[in-house]
Amino acid sequence: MPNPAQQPDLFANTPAWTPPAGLLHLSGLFECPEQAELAVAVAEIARRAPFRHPRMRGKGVFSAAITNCGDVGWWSDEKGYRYLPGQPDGSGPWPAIPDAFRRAVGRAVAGTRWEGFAPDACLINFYGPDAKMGLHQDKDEADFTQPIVTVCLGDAADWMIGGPARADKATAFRVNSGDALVMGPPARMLFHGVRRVHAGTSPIADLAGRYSLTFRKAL
Ligand SMILES: O=C(O)CCC(=O)C(=O)O
Repeated sequence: MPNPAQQPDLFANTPAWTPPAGLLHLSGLFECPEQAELAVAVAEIARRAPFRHPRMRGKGVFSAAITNCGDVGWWSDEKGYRYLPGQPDGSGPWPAIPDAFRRAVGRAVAGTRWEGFAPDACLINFYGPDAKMGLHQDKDEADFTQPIVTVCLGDAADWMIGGPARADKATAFRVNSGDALVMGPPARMLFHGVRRVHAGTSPIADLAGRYSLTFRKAL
């Protein structure tokens, strides 16, 4: 068996990847107990506003299932992409954004130029082992000077960030449970997505799969 200490380090000369200006990757921001608390809060939201697979603008459904909390929630169906004041089946408003979510957002933007960011919507994605999200821009919000803050829970994933045009080259980097991403100008309108999920890597006992909590100022 080769001695690992004698193996060449294949990555030793690889320059570290630098995220584009405006995109912060806050690795390991939340410890395991906080991750578990956030996952419990997601389960409570999903009890009141179940995860659903929205229809894509073209054919088919999104492979990630979604729900929302906040004053409005993002939705997609044959009428297009938009924020709805209540659940798509007419069963009532979206649950309020829980305090644990607001504290998490506050931690993510602390010390950044988006300190004080006050989201009015949180789109929650659930990724099973085969779910992904194609490159897209978030452009259904009223004010693009406001950031989007994402909290990652459960399985790790390969996150993609591209340029201002869909055809621009995208770079993938790994996000883990407990990481946060803050995407503000000039990165706010960059194409981004999730290439794949690393199934079975969730450190949260009751979560098999991946949640992303994506906080927005939609109105
Ligand atoms: O799941 C993620 O981390 C990305 C989610 C996303 O890009 C979105 O909801 O618009």
